[in-house]
Formats: sequence, structure tokens, C-alpha cells
Amino acid sequence: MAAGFSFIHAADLHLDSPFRGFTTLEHVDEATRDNILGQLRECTFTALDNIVQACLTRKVDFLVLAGDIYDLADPSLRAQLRFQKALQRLAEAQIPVFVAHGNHDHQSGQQAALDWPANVHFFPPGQVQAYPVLRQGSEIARVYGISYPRREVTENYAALFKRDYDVPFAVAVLHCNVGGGTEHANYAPCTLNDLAKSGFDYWALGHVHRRAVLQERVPCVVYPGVPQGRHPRETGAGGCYLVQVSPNGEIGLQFLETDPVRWKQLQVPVEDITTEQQLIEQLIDRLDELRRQHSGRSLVVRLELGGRSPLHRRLGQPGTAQGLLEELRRHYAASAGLFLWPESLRVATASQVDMASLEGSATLAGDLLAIAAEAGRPGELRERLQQALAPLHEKAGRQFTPPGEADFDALLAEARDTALDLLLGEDDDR
Ligand SMILES: [Mn+2]
Repeated sequence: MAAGFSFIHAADLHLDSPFRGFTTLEHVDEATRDNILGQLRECTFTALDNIVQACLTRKVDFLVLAGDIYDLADPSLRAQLRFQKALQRLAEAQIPVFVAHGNHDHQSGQQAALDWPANVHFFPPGQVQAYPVLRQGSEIARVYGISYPRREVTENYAALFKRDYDVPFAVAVLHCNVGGGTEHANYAPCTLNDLAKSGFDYWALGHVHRRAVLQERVPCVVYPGVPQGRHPRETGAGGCYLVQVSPNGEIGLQFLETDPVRWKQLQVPVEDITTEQQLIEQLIDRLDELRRQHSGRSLVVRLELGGRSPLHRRLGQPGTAQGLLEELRRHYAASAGLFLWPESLRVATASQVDMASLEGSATLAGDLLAIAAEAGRPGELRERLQQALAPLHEKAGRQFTPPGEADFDALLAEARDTALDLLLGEDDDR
């Protein structure tokens, strides 16, 4: 290879995602509501524009998109036109784009008949095709890829990729589930070993929405994750990878953030808080801090209050959590500019208990703590409890990983606290 080159790898754009559950926003004025809904409606497109802008600014040699460009197999015309327009900007800069379709935008759907710029290459459904990337007439890389002909692809598509050995650098673009992960549908299943032994230099994957570099050394195996999170469980930065290949074929990865709206979960411990006034102030402090840490981004925040708190009883009253949420939404209402939307507020506090004085006391609560402590140590009681839970885990085992020792301890602590709360009674103000 005469000189180094670079490309950007993105996947799972899910353009025009509907943001279900965000159609009505309560407790705020209409202008605030329109501002938030407008930004949500735009954010998958803004992420795409940010990817395109990164390609232009970094002067990359090509762009790879590894499936689920659209959220639907019958995408909106709006989504397709916006995609076309974005790629047009890359055509003007003569940057080639290689596009695979995945399970969300498989090729059995109805897509509009549009003219695509000559720099755009769609991989065909069900078979691998390769395109050379040329610089001044000589090939710097070859990009191989395949699209989904239908939603459910159960074959191992990775096995269809065959590298040509006269190629300086080979990129494979595939929407697939590596290693039988259960978080996403098991489409085009393959193992990391299938990819590692393939002879390719870089596997540009899509499908798994959480970013993961499965292998750093050649072949590099990468899930870039979503460029824009789309619901409260898709937390963390969304983006794409800038891949720099040195003249001797070494690969450097740099993650670029592209999400205009970010989903956050915020745990707020409330042990030391004794009044509702302090609580509201504390929540606003924490949210302001979060906003400072994410300047230039809008935020959707899922709040959880935790810890043993003197406010536990009152926080459990019907309407209290809702009232706090309402207050926060009003506080952060803004008719324009970046928004902070408190999406929900969950109370997971426990009552304040003087554990030290209860432990060892000749009371029912004392006995309960002694039993919980015994179950926390290896021994007969712990084994009996684990055996009692075993049938449940066997049944659910197909969907979940059975809990390990640490999970069991967490469950035990939760059971102890709930039992203690019930035992200490409603009219006890401790
Ligand atoms: Mn996807």
C-alpha cells in the first residue's frame, strides 16, 4: 500500500424512527412540547448529517453503512429523500458510499424508485458483491457486502464472504449477530472465529445497537452501535467509527459522537435528604450538572431515587413521584434550543432502619436480619434458597442468563429490605 487511507463506519441509523411513547408530553406548554417533538423527529436525520459532515471534514476515502438505514422495510418517502440528499453531499466531494440493508430495511419492502448519485453502491440481497475503492487509478481497498432479501435471515452470511488475495485491504460489510447474543434477534448468526479466520482486514458490522469492538487486531471486528439512541434503554453516546489505515496496514479506531439527543439514566441517592424542598433542589442540581456535562446536546433523563431515606414513607404516597416529575418538567420547559426532558421518575427508596440496634435484638426484625445474614454466607440455607429458585431460572433460562452469586446477593438484600419494611409496619415512623 503506497499511502494510508481512512473511512467511516456507521450502522443502524434507523432513519425516521417514530419515537413511540413521545407523542403526548404532559405538564408542559405547547411550545415546549413542539420543540421537544420537533427535535426527536429530526434527530436520526441530524445524526446522519453529522456522519456526512465528519466524512467531509476528515476527508475520508469512503463511507460504509452496515444495515438498518431505515427503521422500516417500507420506509417513508421523507426518510429516503433525506438519505438521498445527504449522500448527494458526499457525491459532490467524490466520496464513495457502500450501503447494506439489514433486517429493518430488508429488500422485500416497498422502497421508492429514486435516482441515486453515482458514488452510492447498494449491496445486493442474498449475495456478496465487492467494489474496488480507487485513488488516482490504483486500488486502495475493496469493500464486500450483502443485504437482507427478507427480514429473517437465519443462514450464516459470514460464510459467503471470500476475500480475493490480490487486494491491498479488504472490508466486509455485514448486518449480523455475532456469538449468539440474546439482546437482538439472532439473524445471520456467526461466531467471532468465523470472522477472525476469514482473511478480511476489517469487519464492518451492524445490528447490535450497543457499540462494541469485538477484536482490535486484524481483522478488526466492530459494531459502531446506533448513531442516535432511540429509547430509554439506548443510553450512552451514539456515533460512528473513523477508521485510519496506515501505509503498512495498521488500523486505528476513533469513535466520533453524532447524537444530537442523548438518553440518560440518573440515580439520585436521597439518604441525607429530610425535606421535599431539599429533594427538589438536589434533583435540579444533579440535572443541571448532567446538562453541563453534555453541552450541545438535548437530554432525555430517566430518574431513580434510591437509598434509605427519612422521606421514604412520603415518597411512596400516591401522586408524590408524579408531582416531583411535574415540577421538574416545568422547571426545564423551554420553547426553543436544547431541551432536558425528565422522562420518568421512579422511587426505589427504603425506610430508614437502625440496622445496628436491630441486629442481634430479640425481636422478629432481629431474627429476620440474622436469617438474611446466614443466607448471605455459603451454607445449607443459601443452597436451599438457591434450589428453591432453580426451577424458575430453568424455565426462563432460554431468555435470560441465570443469576450468578452477585445477583443472588442483590436479590437477597432486596428481599430483606422489603420484609423489614413490611415488618416494621405502616404506623412506625422510623
Ligand atoms: Mn438495527
